[in-house]
Amino acid sequence: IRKNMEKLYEDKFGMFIHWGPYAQLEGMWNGEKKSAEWIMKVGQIPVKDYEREAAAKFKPVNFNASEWIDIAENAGMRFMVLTAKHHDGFAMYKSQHPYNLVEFADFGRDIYKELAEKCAERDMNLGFYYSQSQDWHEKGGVGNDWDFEGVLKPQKDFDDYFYNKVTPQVKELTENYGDIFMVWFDTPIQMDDEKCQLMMDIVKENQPGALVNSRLGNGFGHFDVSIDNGKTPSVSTATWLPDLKVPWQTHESVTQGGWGYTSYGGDLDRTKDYPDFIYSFCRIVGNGGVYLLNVAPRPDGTIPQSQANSLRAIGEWLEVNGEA
Ligand code: FUL
Repeated sequence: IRKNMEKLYEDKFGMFIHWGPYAQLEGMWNGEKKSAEWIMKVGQIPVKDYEREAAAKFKPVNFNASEWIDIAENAGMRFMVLTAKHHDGFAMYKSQHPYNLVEFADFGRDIYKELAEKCAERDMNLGFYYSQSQDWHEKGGVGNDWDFEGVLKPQKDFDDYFYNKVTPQVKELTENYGDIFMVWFDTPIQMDDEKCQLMMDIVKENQPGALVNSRLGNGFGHFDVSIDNGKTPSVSTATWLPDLKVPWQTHESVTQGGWGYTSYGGDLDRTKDYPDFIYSFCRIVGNGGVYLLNVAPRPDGTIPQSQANSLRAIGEWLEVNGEA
């Protein structure tokens, strides 16, 4: 873990990838613009409808791990973090839980395995994002009773969901895909110390080098992340490895209005382009942080050219100015 923490501190720049069945809907429901990766909730789409219209139809036939890695490398990024399961509850890898890309969508390919194998070959570090609390697909997942006007109710079946879905899935992800550099948990709700510790223990046992972010909850994790799109650290770091420089991290998306692909903002957000991302990079890295820049692949698995171009421009700038 020390080696990886030092590496993170040196590498400073990674690719975040928000990709799942929500991309299939391209931000639209019933002819209306809704949201990107939050479309199931914002559009109040019933589970069965989301399963039928998004999950079952999601077949990213043009996914090519090497192309993604090329885009990351061209940008000067040194690691990649893919949404293995976002709040919609859909696993983007071959899980024992049937709601996954390989089986449910009858796609047959384990794209996370393909990515893991190519990353290993090309010396690109790989991590995964995992929504441990919110799961809009399961009865006990946080968010199901969430009336979107703002009241979040505790889930009484949360333990059942947590021990029977989250725990085995985090085991699978840390057991079956080779070296994992980073585990990026998100939106900790109803996470008590026992559950956080269990996650830390599983990750540590299977991936002694993996770095866990602070969105696991309750002060657990190895490094802090800021609020979404934050440019300065929200909390002080270095409680876990006090003798090391421990970076904090900020994440931001090249797309507009969310993190996943939409037909209207899923191309590059035209209000921001590479000069803004270079500015973010300088500001974050200059403050001892790590920059995780998000791309949003299309439903077919390709990263839109406009996003790739913006990333390439950052890489070109870094090549000239990166050592400064
Ligand atoms: C948030 C999530 O709710 C968003 O959908 C996204 O994943 C972002 C990075 O974290 O809190």
